[in-house]
Amino acid sequence: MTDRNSRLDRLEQLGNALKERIIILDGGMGTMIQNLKLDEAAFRGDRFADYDREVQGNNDLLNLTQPALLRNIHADYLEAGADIIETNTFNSTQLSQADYGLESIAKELNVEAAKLARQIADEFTARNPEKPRFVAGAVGPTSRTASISPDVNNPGYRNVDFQTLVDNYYEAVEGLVQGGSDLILIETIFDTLNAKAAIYATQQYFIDSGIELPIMISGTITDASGRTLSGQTTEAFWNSVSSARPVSVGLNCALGADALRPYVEELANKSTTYVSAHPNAGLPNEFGEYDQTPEEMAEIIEGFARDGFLNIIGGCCGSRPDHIEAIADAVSKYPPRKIPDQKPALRLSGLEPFTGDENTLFINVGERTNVTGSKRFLRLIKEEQYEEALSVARDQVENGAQIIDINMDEGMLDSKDVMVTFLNLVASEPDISRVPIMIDSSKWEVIEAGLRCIQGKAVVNSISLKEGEEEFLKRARDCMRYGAAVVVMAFDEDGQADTFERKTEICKRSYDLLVGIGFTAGDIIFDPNIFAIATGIEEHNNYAVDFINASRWIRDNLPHASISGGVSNVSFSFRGNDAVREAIHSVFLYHAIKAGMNMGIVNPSQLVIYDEIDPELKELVEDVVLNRRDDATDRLLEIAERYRSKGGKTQEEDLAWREWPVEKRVEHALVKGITNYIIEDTEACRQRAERPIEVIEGPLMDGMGVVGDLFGDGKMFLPQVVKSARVMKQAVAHLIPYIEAEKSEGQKAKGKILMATVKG
Ligand code: THG
Repeated sequence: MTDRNSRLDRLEQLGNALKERIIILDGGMGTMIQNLKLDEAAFRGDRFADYDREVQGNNDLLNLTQPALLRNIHADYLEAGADIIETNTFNSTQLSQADYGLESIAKELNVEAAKLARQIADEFTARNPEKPRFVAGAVGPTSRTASISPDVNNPGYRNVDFQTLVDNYYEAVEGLVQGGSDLILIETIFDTLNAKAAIYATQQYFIDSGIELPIMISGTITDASGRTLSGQTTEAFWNSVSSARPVSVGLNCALGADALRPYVEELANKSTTYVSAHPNAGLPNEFGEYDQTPEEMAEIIEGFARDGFLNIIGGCCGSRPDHIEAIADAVSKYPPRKIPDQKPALRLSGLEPFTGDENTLFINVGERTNVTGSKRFLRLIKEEQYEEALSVARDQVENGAQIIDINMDEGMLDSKDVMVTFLNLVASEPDISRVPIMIDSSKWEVIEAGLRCIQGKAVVNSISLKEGEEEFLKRARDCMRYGAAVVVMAFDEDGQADTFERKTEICKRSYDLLVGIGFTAGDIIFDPNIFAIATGIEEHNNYAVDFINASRWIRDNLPHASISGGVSNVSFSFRGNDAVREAIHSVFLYHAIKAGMNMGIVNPSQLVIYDEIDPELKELVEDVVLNRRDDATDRLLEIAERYRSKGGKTQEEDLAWREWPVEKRVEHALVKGITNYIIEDTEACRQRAERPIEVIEGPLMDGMGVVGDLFGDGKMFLPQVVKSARVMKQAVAHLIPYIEAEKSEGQKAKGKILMATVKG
């Protein structure tokens, strides 16, 4: 039954069914197994009777040792009305099996689980061909998380890397497909970077095997913040995985249907593929048991169907065949969700979504985190002053950058290594990583290493036809697989385009090639090259005009693509004279944006307002930018010195909170995760307190109480709380010596401290 033809037939049937009705997925497997209360011997079966480690609780091992029990569970779900059953493979990866020393059987677990599910699904289909049944090969998240450090003191550290995850998932998917799965279900995603590795591995296996199955993607929201564990909102998550073109995207586990509802609704509104949900049967009680009844769960889910959110529905932890039966019955009256039309746009994400569409006038990309574009940033990176380097990124975001460009291309640096280090640190800073990242490098290996660190939907800066079509398309395909948009430079085999004709010709050729391989037009950003003007070389005088005209042509002829450029390049000949440079940028942007440019790499804190430029300066700058007179450069040079002293726009960190009472400062530092002043403030508290312990019991615990309340209310999410924990740890570390000293003075401390930190 698993030959190619019948698999293709089934996929066609599934496609048809999805158009006609809400498809039923099965319910919880783990909790069903738990209910069987199997003992160690049952888990071992004959094959592992003499195995030297405990295996009780390794549910996936039952695929080998108790297939008859699993068969019964699958059969009960099919009986209850499930169209799709999931393989019992949530932990069938080497990483997860390592907990039991059973890495060597990971592949076998997947093959056998899929065979088992295939067999029983086919039996049910044979009995009633009108209701074909399908097998989803389930891929769990593994026991590691790629975006979060397990060590609070070392935020750049990771205990798993992208390639290890890819290797794990590849083996699992290979087993699932070989065993006869119809779909691959990547589920319970708490970290989108893990999911990206799973998608990457799955697509690689499809390429290698020539078998391509639909992919279902299902994330999980673990707390009241409505975000994934690694901090992404629902829409940001969808943007990150959308280029995998999954047959469905959804949410499962963690929360019950009630609490999951707003997020399923968000996906239903935002995603352009089918939407799935398989929530838990409510929240567990204090014994870890689920007591939501089938009727209660079905009633909530009926609301989902009534409001048009659903294409695929099932259950997760705590749901049983009677839940699935009640749900199937409740949703049967309603038509499936219609996939909404969506206007093409540039859709990116950091922890939060970013959309650039026809209503977006201009997208600021922060330029300062660039070792070739900033002497200060270069020095900070060279000296490994990463805290300060991160503050450069943070300042960009605070000053209005909607994306940050990161460039580590400098001869003295190991660019790849430094890129990875910096991106991992950025990932631990929610106030930076809320925006999408643009990875800027002329070395593909640096870009690729960067893409392997980013859970959001990033922008690759850049690819071009410089090394020919084949290389161009290979890199474009890689961007799609990693889920990234792309900057395409107007550059081809003959070099960089510097005239209107060359710019437009190369952009058109690039566009057609990209669209030809299925690249989303909205994910293409053209950069028709901004070169320096007013250099004294006559050939350079028309560079800005050519860029502006090329922008207009691209806007009119290459639908949905964005147009960007490195704005500060245009004023290189006025280096050191920020006032004149800022005026040039402003005038340049004023005209380029009117022509269709909608994005630029800029210093967002230095953008002056066009109307506020001194009229005399503006006139002369306009002559230069628009190439209106032969003597434009000379005339601008003549007055430039007068403006130099006026300086550029300055920026100041908002330090108003430093004036607050010390308890409030401590609270602020804890909530915002600011470590800069915490020792100083803790010390101030200590000097005022009678005993050092009072600082912990007082202001520090009060501050953590606020953090706890905000987290409980969903107003903070885990990566932010991890930062608070870091601040707390530093404060406590400062107090410990004083507490120790007090003890040795013989004053016995009263009571005990119970301290909780966030780990992993
Ligand atoms: N297109 C694309 N990517 C790009 C560029 C482009 N990336 C790099 C660059 N060009 C855009 N970024 C910058 C960053 C800084 C400056 C110019 C462009 C700059 N820096 C000052 C200088 O060199 O005088 C700062 C000096 C300092 O602070 O040390 O001008 O065109 N796709």
